[in-house]
Parts: sequence; structure tokens; C-alpha cells
Amino acid sequence: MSDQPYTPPRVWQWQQTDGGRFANINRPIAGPTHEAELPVGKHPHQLYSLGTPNGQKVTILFEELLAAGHADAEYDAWLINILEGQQFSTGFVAVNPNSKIPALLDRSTTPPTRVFESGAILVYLAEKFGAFLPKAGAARAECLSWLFWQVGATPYLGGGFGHFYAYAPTKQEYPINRFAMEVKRQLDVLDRNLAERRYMIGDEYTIADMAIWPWYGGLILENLYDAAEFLQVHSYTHVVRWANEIAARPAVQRGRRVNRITGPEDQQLRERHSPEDFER
Ligand SMILES: N[C@@H](CCC(=O)N[C@@H](CS)C(=O)NCC(=O)O)C(=O)O
Repeated sequence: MSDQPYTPPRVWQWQQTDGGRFANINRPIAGPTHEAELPVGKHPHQLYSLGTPNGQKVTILFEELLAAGHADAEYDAWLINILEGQQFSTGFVAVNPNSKIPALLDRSTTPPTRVFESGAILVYLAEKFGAFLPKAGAARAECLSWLFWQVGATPYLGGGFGHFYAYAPTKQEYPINRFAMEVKRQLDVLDRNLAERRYMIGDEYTIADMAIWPWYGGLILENLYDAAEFLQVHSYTHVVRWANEIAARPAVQRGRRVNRITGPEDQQLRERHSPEDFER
């Protein structure tokens, strides 16, 4: 790849040597690359995931449901190592044809129900247990609005800013400028909302907070992409206050450890099959 201005050819061709942190897993085609079945544990919910922000959203919700007394929310969390291409097995593709974590199989239904896309998994579980999603009216609309905001906005943070700032083979001013501006705009959207409200929709803690926190809280608390200073994330004081309040929740502290394979050793729980796993 060259730093020179690029003139696109008439027909795009896949450059397998394109570089970048995820070059070995990126492909322009969908579908499985190999045969492998997914493991199945004893609980009703089988989660196939990795402890990235998208994965954490779901494990935080599971841990919050269990903490709120929903014993039927027990789950097995299996590790899918996306850097090793495990999202392209026949078993995983059968649960998520989009080959991305997280993916859920609810075996309490006959036949089992598959759910993919983290936002859809949050809504499915919140509806199933009648928790963390207002049942009707303006509060439900507000919660779903912020949830869909996260799903739509965050690719500019992750695939846009994070990719060009942290993972691309060369640092390029144009895309970094473009996506830094958008991420700072998004942080300001959150900051203005959280200046008026304790949680994203008001006094109630919901799946909207659980979806937004791992990403935007991660920028502040975990220095995601090593970009805290570059983006001046600590200047968004209302987001900082909200991020710290959520980080203090015991269920969040458990959920963020599940399926994690990076960061401090004592924060990694590669698989989760019972509450006792956190005590090891
Ligand atoms: N919109 C999806 C995004 C999921 C996603 O991007 N997952 C990443 C990890 S955070 C992944 O599995 N990447 C593997 C790949 O692209 O092959 C969701 O919210 O569930």
C-alpha cells in the first residue's frame, strides 16, 4: 500500500496484503471457512463472545439480570477468539450469519432461538425478563432511541476513529481528523444529555446505559485506542461522572471480565459457566 493519492481502478480488487491490525481476518465474502461445532453448556443461554465492548454489553446485562434476582438468566459464556478466525466456523455462522461476536443461542425455547447483533440481544433478554427496558410509552421510546443511537454511532468510533488512529498501517491525517471530529461530537451529545440526567433516559438505569458504557466509558476509564489525551475525553465531565457511577456497579465489574483475553490477568475470565467462576 502506498501513501500517494489513490486513483481507484474501474473494478475493486481484494488486496490481501493490505496490512493493518485485522488484515488476517478481513475478507470481502461471508460464510464459514471451516467445519467446527460450538460447545454447549448446561444453562438455558449459550453466549458465544469475546470481552470487547460489544461483548461486554451482553455479559453486563446477564450479570445485572442475575443480580436483580432473575435466576433463569444463568448463562454459559464461551470464548470466540476472532483473531484466530473462530467466528468463521460452521457452528458460529449458524448462530450469526454475520460472523461477529456476540451471538446468543437461547435453548430454553423449542427449537432454540438464535439472536445476533448486540442491540438485538439486549432487547431480547430485557423483554424476556421484563427488566432494564421500560415496557411502554415515552420511556421505552427514549431507551430504544439511545440504544439504536449507540448501534449506529459507534462504528464511527471503532471502525472509523479507532481503526485509523490505532490500527491502520500508517497514520493519515484526513481520516483521523474526520473521525476524531465525529467522536468528539458524539461525546458532546452524551455530555449534554448526562448534564440533565443521571442515566441515559433519566433516573432509570437501562440497556441504553449498558450498550453505551463499554464504548464511551471505555474511552474515559480504559484509555481505549490510547486516545484519551488526543480526544481530551476528561473534558466531558458529565460523561466522566456517569462512566464512574456505572463502573462501580458490582454486576458491571463482573460482566466486563467475562470472555476477556486482554488487560490485567485478574480482570480476565476467559469462560464463564457459574457465579463461582468470578471467585477464582
Ligand atoms: N453490530 C455488531 C458489531 C459486532 C462486532 O463488530 N464484533 C466484532 C468484535 S467487537 C467482531 O466480531 N469482529 C470479527 C470480524 O469482523 O471478523 C454488534 O453490535 O453486535
